[in-house]
Amino acid sequence: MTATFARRTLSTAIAGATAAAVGLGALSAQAAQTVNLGHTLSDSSHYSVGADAFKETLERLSGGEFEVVEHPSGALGGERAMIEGLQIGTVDVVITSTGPLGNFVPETYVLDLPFLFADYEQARCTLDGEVGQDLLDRMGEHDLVGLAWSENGFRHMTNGKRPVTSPSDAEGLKVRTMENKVHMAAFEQMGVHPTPMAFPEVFTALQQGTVDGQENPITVIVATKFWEVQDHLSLTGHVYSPAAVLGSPILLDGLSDEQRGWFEQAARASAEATREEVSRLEREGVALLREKGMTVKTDVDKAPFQEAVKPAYQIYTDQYGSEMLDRVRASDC
Ligand code: EAX
Repeated sequence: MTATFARRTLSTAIAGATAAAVGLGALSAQAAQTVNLGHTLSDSSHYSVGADAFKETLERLSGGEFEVVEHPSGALGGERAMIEGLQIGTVDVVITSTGPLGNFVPETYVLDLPFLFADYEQARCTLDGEVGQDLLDRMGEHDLVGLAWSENGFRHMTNGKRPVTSPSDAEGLKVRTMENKVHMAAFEQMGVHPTPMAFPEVFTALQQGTVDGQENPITVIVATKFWEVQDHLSLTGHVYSPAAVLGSPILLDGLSDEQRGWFEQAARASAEATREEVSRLEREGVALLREKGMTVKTDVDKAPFQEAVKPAYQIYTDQYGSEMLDRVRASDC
C-alpha cells in the first residue's frame, strides 16, 4: 500500500464517518416517532376534541419525541377492527366506545347494562374510581393497554318511522345496535329487532332502509348528521356509553416508564376535553337537532323501558357472574 493511497483511504473513511455522524445527529433531532390514533367519528366530534388534546399533550410532554397523526371517521376501520389493530400493533392508540370491547375484555360488559348509571356524575365518578381503574388494568390481560376512561354519552333512540315514547312504540322496529351482546339482549327484551353493525356502515344502512333506526348519544347524532336520514329522536337515555382511550402493547410495552407516563397523561387530558364537549352538547345539541328538522320527544317516561329491559341483567349475571355488578353498585358514587 502506498502512503498516498493510505492517506486517501483514511481521509475518505473520516469524511464518511463524519457524514454518518452528522446524518445520525440530524436524524435523532428530527425523527419523531409517529403515533397513529384512530376513532370512528367525524373531525368535528367530541372524539376529535379528545384526539386533539391527546396530540397536544403527548407532543408537548415528550418535547416532540412523539408525533400523533389522527385518523378520524373510521379511516382505520370500525371499532372492533381497530381494537384488533391495537393487539397486533397496526394501530397505536384508539378512542372507542365499549361497543365491541366486551368481545375482548368481558369484564367491561358490566358497563353496557341498560339504566346502570342514573346520570353523568355517577358514571364519571365510577369510572374515575377503583372499579374503573381495575377495568383499565384488566385490559392488560387481553393484549390491550387501558389508558383512560373517556366518554361517548347517554344513548337515545332515533328512527325514521314514528315517534317513540314507550316500548310498545318501539316494538317491531329494526334497530342497528353495536356489536355488543348485552345491548342486543336488552333490545330483544324491548321487542325491537337488534341488528349489530360496525359504526362506519350505519349512515348508509339508515339511508337505504336496511334498518329503521339506531341509538347513540346526542354527541354522535350531531357529529354524524343523522338528521339527514332519521326524523324521530326520543330521549330514552337507556344506557350510558363510556369511551376508552386504549393503547397498543406492541408500542407501549417497549417504552420507558417516563414515556408511558406521558401517554397516560395525554389520555387523561383527552378524556377531560371530551367530557367537557359531551356536557356542552348535552346543553346545546337538542336545540340544534330540532333546528335541523328532527322531532324530539323529551318527555319519555323511562320506567316502562327500564322494566322491559330488566331481564338483560339476569342474562348478564348468568353468563358473567355478579362480582363486577355488585362492585359498581357498592361504590360510593
Ligand atoms: O363510539 O358504534 C357506535 O354506535 C358508537 O357509539 C360510535 O362508534 C362512537
